[in-house]
Amino acid sequence: MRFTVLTLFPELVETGFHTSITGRAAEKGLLSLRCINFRQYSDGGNGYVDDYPYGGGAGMVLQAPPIYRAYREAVGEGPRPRLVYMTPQGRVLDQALAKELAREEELYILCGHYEGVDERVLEEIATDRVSIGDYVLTGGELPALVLMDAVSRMVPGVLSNHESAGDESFMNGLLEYPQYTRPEVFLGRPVPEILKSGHHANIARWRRNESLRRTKEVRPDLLEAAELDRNDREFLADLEAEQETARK
Ligand code: 6GU
Repeated sequence: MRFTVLTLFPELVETGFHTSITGRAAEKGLLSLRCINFRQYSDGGNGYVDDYPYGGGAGMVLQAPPIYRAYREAVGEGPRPRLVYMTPQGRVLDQALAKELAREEELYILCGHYEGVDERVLEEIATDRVSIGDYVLTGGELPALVLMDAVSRMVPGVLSNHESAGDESFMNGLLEYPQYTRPEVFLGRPVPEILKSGHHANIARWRRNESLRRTKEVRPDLLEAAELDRNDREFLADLEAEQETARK
């Protein structure tokens, strides 16, 4: 996967990307990152890339021409790439979208700032608009890093078998079960006995139940879409009954 990021803060994006797993995957040649600072494409080369909004109001708007020039030079004679504009006005990122974007060979990302970007350049170059959740950040760089991280780990070879993309939160539509490692007792809290039993079927059932318990507790909305079998439904019904008794 080749990422091209149009940003006013390339150092932030480079540093984040070249840290940890995505950085290692870049060294292996599985991922690459090219950051382009569109400040270098300002009108008349004065370094200003924003201006007052037509119609008035607070804040500044990033101008269309610098972004468009940066984009055109980056694309060159190549085909029109998929370009994601990071914005709280976009579709909220989820695992399905990360998976879909991971199938692209090349992905462009535009990071905005201030009050936004002139709509006309977005109409011209953006194929997607993506938000990372219902809160407001000061710019698109952290969201771009979030998107690249979520997409990168779905690219074949980026995760080792060890880190496998299989059994984690959301891959099965449920939150992940709790994990434990040594020491056996921490601040008086022992590791759940069943995890030391070596009984794989019982361990799998216990983990599944803990996933269901957590999901019901903090993300009951996810249970609607999750694939649940009879055991799952029975466990959830028992939980519900327990909670009902506790309330009385
Ligand atoms: Cl993509 N950008 C900004 N500025 N804020 C956000 C966001 C994006 N997603 C959630 N909040």
